[in-house]
Amino acid sequence: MEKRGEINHAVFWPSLLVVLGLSVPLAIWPEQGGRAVNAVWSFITDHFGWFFLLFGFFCFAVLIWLALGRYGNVKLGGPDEEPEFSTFSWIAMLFAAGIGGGIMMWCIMEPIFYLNGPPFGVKPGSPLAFEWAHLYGMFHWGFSAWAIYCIPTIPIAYAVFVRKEPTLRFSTALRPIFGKLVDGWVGVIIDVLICFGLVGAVGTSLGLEVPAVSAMLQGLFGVEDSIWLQLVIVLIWLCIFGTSVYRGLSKGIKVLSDINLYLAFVLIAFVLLAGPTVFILKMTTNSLGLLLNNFFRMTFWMDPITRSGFPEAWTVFYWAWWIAYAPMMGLFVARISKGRTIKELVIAECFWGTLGCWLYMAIFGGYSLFVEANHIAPLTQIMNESGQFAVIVATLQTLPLSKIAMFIWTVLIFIFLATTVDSTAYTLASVCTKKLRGDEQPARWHRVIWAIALASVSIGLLVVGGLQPVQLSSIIAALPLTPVLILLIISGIKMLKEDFPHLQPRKEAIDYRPAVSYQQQSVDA
Ligand code: NM2
Repeated sequence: MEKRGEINHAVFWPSLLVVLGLSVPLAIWPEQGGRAVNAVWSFITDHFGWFFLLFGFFCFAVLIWLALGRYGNVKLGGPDEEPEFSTFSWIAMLFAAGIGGGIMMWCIMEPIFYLNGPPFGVKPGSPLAFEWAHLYGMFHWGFSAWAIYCIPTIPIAYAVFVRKEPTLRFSTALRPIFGKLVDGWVGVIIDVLICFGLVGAVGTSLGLEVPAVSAMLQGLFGVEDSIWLQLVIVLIWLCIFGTSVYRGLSKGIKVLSDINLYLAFVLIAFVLLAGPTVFILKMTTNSLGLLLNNFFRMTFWMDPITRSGFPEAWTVFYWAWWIAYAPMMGLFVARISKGRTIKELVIAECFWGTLGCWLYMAIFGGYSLFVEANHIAPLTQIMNESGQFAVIVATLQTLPLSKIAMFIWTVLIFIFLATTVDSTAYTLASVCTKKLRGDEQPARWHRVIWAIALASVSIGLLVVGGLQPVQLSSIIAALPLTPVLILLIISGIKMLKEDFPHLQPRKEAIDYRPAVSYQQQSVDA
């Protein structure tokens, strides 16, 4: 009999070797690595960008259909099964797992990027560019993006809690399509792709967030921002998430994510109230209108004639980043969603998740645009001269009690990312373990190896430097994952169709005569 917790060599070694094989050369030959990265980045986004955009919309449409259609009230669990967690902590947990420190930095600097490189041929720095700059961040962290996160959860949770698959895996949720093959080579390929995706996703997160923290430490304490400081930050992060991964899904990380949510809320309320409240509210209202008017345009915009590069650099990249994290979210959220209905799940992710992100994008984004518009700090100039991370520092420095705000920001980005990387390393180790029931944990050393592998990828990306390598990390990972996600959606719908024949639309013609018959009344009566 197989020992429980035994490593699955067929998945573990190929995944680890591919990951190290790509990241170590980057760190050793950063120049050649940088050139190769640019070439691959352009090739993939140019040739497959449309595919990512279509996929994003596909997820959104399928979810609307699932939530509002006949399967909306289907329960992910037995008929009498009650949810395991309160609705509040359930939503808090899925939010903390899916949103890393990225939101802390993008909400401030993303609008400044768009302001200077606006979409749809708008003049940089113009009033219209300000409007788009405020909206686009909300779009990239909005319901279409959350739809990508939400979609894998449904088939996985359904397979485990309703069809009673013994293990919580991606591959077993594909059994309706591949049958027994999921226990063999098909399962192995899928699991390797998932590992690859997860590492790529975290590579983007660490590759972006480490230099942001390093710039902030320079702003706070005056320490010089260098690659060495960044390496020290990676090591500190590794210690934090390595320890929590080692100790398992303990209470510690739950307490941390609670503190995190409260702190995040305090900071954002502070910016709204201490900052230009009315301006932020006006910008947000305006963005809602702009979004309602242009949702489909933005969703499908490829800019094929002018070829400004905007869709590739932004929407394509963002969808890829969300896709790369989707397996982790699918597995993690499935695990905590027993007893919820499909509709509840879609509302939790696409509505509450979006709202959480929008608070940040709308309030902080509005604030940084206010700072730029009113010449409180020359953010565009700072971006051109000192890079995007300096924009974050400069924006926070304009707040009242700026040192405290900067300190809270740093603490938040640390915990936000730690909770995400922690669940990712955990998921990686689970995927690479042979037999694991939903309530069992993968081996400790195994979880720690993945934490170290994640850190090593980020070091490779940091040494090369720049935005493209970190974007590419997710883009490469997401490309092969997307067909797997499409299969997963098909498999989910197949399971629902098989198990709920009575919910299918009726074949026989509908009788449009009223069920009661009325007698003609005489007019004189
Ligand atoms: N997403 C939500 O580091 C992070 O913030 C992880 C990023 C995919 C854009 C999540």
